[in-house]
Amino acid sequence: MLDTIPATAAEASRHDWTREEVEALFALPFTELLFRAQTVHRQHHRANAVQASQLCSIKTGGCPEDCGYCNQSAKFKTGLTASRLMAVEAVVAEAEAARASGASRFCMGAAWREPKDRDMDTLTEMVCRVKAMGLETCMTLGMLSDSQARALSDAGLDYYNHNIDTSPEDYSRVISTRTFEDRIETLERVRQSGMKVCCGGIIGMGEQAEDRAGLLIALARMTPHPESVPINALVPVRGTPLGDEVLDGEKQISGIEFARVIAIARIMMPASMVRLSAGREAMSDETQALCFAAGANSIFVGERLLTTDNPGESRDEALFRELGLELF
Ligand code: SAM
Ligand code: DTB
Ligand code: SF4
Repeated sequence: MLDTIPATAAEASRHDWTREEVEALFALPFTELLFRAQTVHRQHHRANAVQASQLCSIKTGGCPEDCGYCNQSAKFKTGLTASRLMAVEAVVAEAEAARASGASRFCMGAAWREPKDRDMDTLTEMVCRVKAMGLETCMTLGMLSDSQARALSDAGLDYYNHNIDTSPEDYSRVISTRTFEDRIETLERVRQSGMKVCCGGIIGMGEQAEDRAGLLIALARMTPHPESVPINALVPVRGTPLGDEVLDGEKQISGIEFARVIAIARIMMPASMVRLSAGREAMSDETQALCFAAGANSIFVGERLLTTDNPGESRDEALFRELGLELF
């Protein structure tokens, strides 16, 4: 069976991964899997360089969607205070601070099902101003219409983040207010508009092992692969249905299982940037090191993600110095 598993980067543009192949990757001995992922990684990327993105929550909370992991949904009582869309100047000030602390990309996130057309001028101005500072730009605003995707692309937005979160089969367990197909439609609009796609998922929210395989297969089926693939570890927040399940039960997954997902994402999408995204705050340095060895080559920097804590500059500086990794 092992002979059928591709071991090299000759597979860079494959979109036809079968479930059997992916399950065979999940069944590999951990060190064998890590070796394969690291081999692929070095054929496509600088071995010891990790890209740094900084998040900014430009509109927090009060979201009408019911994503079971998210403390920004208006449907769950999590104690989060909702706020209105930030002013352009305030966003620019945050971007300046992010650039000063070494981020190369600024990712603006809004707790919306979709943007309102009346907000588009403000959003495109944010893109122009942040881009003019020499930062790469990314936004995540929910579903987009064709004209909204075109407007953001015309303003110079480099990346649009829109996660599929889990496998198609598991989607309705996690979210009931939209479908997996809604997600794919927006991703197609983003691709059509010429922006780069940032799309990934969340691990550790009570999904089955086959859903982790299904998530990666769905991502790798996208043609071309998403340029950026965020793999989030669930940040369990009290009051969210999936956060409560994890906090009350034994659904937490091990760092080794998480690194396995990173390694398989790296093998299946060799040229993509694979981001070790949410969840680093609760991870040991050793688990993070395993994820970098497995081929993760991007992180979120700064003290906060959107609403929850992130390691911050001093812990990251110490970790990167210890590992001999360069942030760019
Ligand atoms: N509302 C927009 C949307 O859903 O596309 C953009 C913001 S939403 C917070 C962006 C992504 O953050 C989600 O798709 C999900 O993958 C991730 N996310 C949200 N809450 C999380 C949590 N508690 N732990 C890990 N990832 C989370
Ligand atoms: C992504 O995949 N993860 C980021 C970003 N894209 C928008 C968001 C993580 C959010 C974690 C929970 C919070 O801080 O609110
Ligand atoms: Fe709203 Fe996005 Fe949170 Fe879902 S993930 S509740 S769409 S902010």
